[in-house]
Amino acid sequence: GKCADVPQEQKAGWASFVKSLAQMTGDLSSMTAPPWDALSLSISALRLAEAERFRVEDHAVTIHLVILSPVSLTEFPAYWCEHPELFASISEGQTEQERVERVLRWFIGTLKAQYTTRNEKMGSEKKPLNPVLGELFYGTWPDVNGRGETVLVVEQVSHHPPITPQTAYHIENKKAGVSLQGHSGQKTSFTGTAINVKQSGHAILTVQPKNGSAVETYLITLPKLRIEGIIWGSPYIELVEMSAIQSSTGYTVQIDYKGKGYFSGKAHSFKAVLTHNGNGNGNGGNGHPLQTYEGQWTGVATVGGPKGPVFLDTNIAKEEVIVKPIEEQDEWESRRLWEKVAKGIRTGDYDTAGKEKSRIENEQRQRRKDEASSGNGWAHRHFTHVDSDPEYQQLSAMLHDKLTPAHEDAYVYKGEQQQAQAQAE
Ligand code: CLR
Repeated sequence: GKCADVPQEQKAGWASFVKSLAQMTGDLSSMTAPPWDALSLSISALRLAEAERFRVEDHAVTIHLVILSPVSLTEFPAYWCEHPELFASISEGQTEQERVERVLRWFIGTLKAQYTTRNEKMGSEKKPLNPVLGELFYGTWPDVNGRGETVLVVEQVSHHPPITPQTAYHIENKKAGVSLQGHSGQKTSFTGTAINVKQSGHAILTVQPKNGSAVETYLITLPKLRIEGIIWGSPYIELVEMSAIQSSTGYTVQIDYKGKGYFSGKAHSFKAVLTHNGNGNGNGGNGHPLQTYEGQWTGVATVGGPKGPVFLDTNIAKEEVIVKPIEEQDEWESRRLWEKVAKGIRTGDYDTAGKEKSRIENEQRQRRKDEASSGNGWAHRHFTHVDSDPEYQQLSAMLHDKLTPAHEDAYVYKGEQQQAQAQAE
């Protein structure tokens, strides 16, 4: 396997890194610090433990090589739209059922990018850069074949414990009449061989159907993940348990995720069941299955059983988000903010990467201190925090899903108008 290509001294470093993860288990659950810090703690614990056997510098190199990614988590919401044509085409569905199916097709089509990109680009799953409060990421997908331009706005809206770090995002294709607003954070725990990740937050998709029907909203819940392959030194993600899509039109999709050895015997498998919770909808009413969709979220999915017609081939070409050159970016924009750290990681200059990272972190600490003493907290640029999201509340009540809390907070996109106003003031 992959392990064979790894030099001997790196393998030794990895083994003790895994051991240190396992040893952290007890402490982690009682810790209020974000998971990021827990992970860096394991690394420094390892550094101390290994200091006798390796020179500290050599050792640090080994660890960074294996797990650090030069990309910040604020870039991740772009994975929601690497198939902009699937996103735009949702509003073209002729019926409510056709539209919920298009939402499902787009959603399943996002999973491969969300959960396998780092393996494809960097060889294995990596630890992303931990965003700072106020960090921004902007991007676009061009208007091709009249589908309309898609615009992405991301902001890191919380960072410090006891609040879980949260990333808020808004993606909109005005011409198509489709927009997505959401936020996400993670809670991690180690099992000894795998890392369990529970995602917090949710997304709301808003669709203005092209046939003139009333605006529809869809609640999208986020799956749990397990990071496997850690003991082999090649971490990858497997999705576990379930997530759901709940439409304001009464349609529900429950998506169950399984890895190797379950219902399909294949890794990265899912099975989605479409139901309608109204009673005036033929045999699909009252929660009876209307349709099923199954397959691999990294491969091909079919409708109505494994031999049914193709629902989606996830291997269709993806379109990466377009971002302004760094020189033209605002100082809070992710790639500009992390430029030197990212360059250090990419070129193996971990010394510079580490120094730059500490500089950014110290600056952040100072900012928070200043805010505390002046009494003026950090203000979000693009989003307004609400304690209970009314759209979430309405849709989660329709979901009848005991796992979904009745209330969740949200970060509501301020929109361009309000932003222009704020700037003028
Ligand atoms: C963030 C939200 C995105 C989907 C997504 C994909 C990969 C996840 C990431 C989220 C959160 C952070 C994450 C990452 C994979 C690895 C990383 C869980 C959920 C952890 C913290 C780092 C583990 C380190 C090992 C790889 C050594 O929409």
